Amino acid sequence: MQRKGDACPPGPGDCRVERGRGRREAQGFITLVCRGDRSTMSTAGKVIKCKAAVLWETNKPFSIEEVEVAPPRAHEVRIKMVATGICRSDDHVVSGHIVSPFPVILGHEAAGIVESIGEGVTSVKPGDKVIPLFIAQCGKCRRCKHQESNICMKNDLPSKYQGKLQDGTTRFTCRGKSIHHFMGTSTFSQYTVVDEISVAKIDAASPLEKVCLIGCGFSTGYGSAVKVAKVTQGSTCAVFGLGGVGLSVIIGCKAAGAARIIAVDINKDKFAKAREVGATECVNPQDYDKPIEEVLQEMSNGGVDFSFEVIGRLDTMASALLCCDKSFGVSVIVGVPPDSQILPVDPMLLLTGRTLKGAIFGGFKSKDSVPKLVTDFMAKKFPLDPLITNVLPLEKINEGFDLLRSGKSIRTILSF
Ligand code: COD
Ligand code: ZN
Ligand code: ZN
Repeated sequence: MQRKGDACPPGPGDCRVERGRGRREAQGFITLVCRGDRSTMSTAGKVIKCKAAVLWETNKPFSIEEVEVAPPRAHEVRIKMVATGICRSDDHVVSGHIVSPFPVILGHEAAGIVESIGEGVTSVKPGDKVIPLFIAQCGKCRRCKHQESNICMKNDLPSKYQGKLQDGTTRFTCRGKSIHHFMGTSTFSQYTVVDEISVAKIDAASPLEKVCLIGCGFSTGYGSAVKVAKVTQGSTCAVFGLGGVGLSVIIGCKAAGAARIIAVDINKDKFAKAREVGATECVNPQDYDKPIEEVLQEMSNGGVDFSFEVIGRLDTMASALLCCDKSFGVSVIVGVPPDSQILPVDPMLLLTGRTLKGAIFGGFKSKDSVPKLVTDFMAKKFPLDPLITNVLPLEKINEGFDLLRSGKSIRTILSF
């Protein structure tokens, strides 16, 4: 039941609360009017028909379809999407490098507003601004309880994507067929349903078309520097790969006080942006006739303190490991190579003291950290604008993926 002052939960017609001006209102009653769809005040408990980008099979374009989104069940939340980024991992599903059941609604880097909640939901309410979490945090399992881990045991992880919510079913239907979820988020849809453990409430004043990046790319890179590597003041860092995630690693190294940040990429067009966000030097391995790890060792008087592989290739993972100091260097794997390739490692490289580590989502416990990261963004502790190169409507999703594949975009935001 809505009361005076309550926000109208967002509906398909972009409902807004308006004051009526009749006799009842003069007596102090409040009339709630929907500007968009005047007939429906609340969509709670009802199936919502809306637009979504459905991927029916691998290596095909997305198809904009009308889908039915069922109401949230117990411990679930239905979200009206406002903005979603296009991430490389979504494209890995299109190409078949990440195996996920079809048909599917992809998308996992987004921000929106809660439309309705299922029974038992306590951490969010209709009208709250939220970010869906592709890494869930139940807060109860042994990994959630471990201080360092962020891989909740309830995650729908790449090794076993089921494309279902926690209760083993889906909330999407299209042309009479059940459509799979993706990493518990499925944000390429005007409405989605997620488990309560897969959504975080964020600052009501935050710009959703920017903070959506905190849902994946930004946090993955930034956390790899500040949380996983724990970059130290005055240190020297090397970052391999200057896509949106690599640039976010640089932003993290700078925030942690690194004195030198060496950006490495074979595409020199990426260097200007890398410098803009904090790189102090940029190197192109193709400009040298010796291995890039030797170049970096020479540049850093024997080896960098911290190195990051943010490409997803085995050869650059080896170079990143070799370029860090053999005794105290820390090398972080951020990229994932396709086709389950194996990285052979000479144990001697580690016996001398090097550390090789990796993390998903920057090692952040999602439900705890995402609201704090949004607060930090609002306090101007880091920028997001340099990562956003294109904004398109959902209908132009295929254009957004073409921009990603051609290397012309850093992040494309789809707006709803
Ligand atoms: N040497 C140097 N640079 C190279 C090389 C090379 N041999 N090959 C390519 N590059 C450069 C490219 O020119 C490009 O600038 C950059 O590497 C890669 O950038 P993008 O835009 O392709 O990638 P990002 O930044 O959007 O994402 C990179 C990841 C490695 C993080 C991503 O692809 C990935 O592997 N994600 C899975 C890991 C993960 O955490 N997944 C969870 C949900 S996403
Ligand atoms: Zn992602
Ligand atoms: Zn858990």
